[in-house]
Amino acid sequence: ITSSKLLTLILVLNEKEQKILLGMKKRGFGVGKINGFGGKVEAGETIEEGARRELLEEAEIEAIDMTKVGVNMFTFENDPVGLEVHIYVTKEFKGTPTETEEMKPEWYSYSDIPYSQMWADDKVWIPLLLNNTRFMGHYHFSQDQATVLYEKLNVNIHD
Ligand code: 6U4
Ligand code: NA
Ligand code: NA
Repeated sequence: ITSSKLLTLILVLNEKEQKILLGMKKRGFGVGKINGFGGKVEAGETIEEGARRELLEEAEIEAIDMTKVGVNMFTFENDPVGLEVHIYVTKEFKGTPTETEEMKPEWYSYSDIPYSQMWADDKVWIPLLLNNTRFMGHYHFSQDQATVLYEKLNVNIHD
């Protein structure tokens, strides 16, 4: 690995109803997968500002709270560029989740998360996130992005 791109991923939770907001990605990287909202951090913005912007762009909601809960590094077979993904949880927001050009948002019960339609790493760390456990992970994917060839996970990391 020689460098990494900086990205965000935001999971919106309704704790009272035990539901998580996910979106079907309609274009670009990870198209067809169900995932949290997020994308590349742009020049001149902080990571958290990037997370807020992506949530607004992709689901049309404005985060009231935004808490960093983990960082995942994703690398790929035969690719020197990794993805450093900073993961945030939002529990309160303004607006109504709305379908956009990039994502189709939908609420899922904590007990019915569609892991088979998500990135293979999600089943590892989403349960930690729902349990308020902070984490840092590295997942190395096969070239076709379907299989995790190697993973390393640290939990209870510090702020
Ligand atoms: P464009 O299309 O240029 O506007 P942008 O929205 O900036 O792109 P995008 O959508 O390519 O970025 O970002 C990829 C998103 O996918 C980020 O939120 C991070 C997320 N992601 C990448 N690999 C992932 C993985 N293995 N597991 C996961 N999310 C992943 O849960
Ligand atoms: Na995105
Ligand atoms: Na985006």
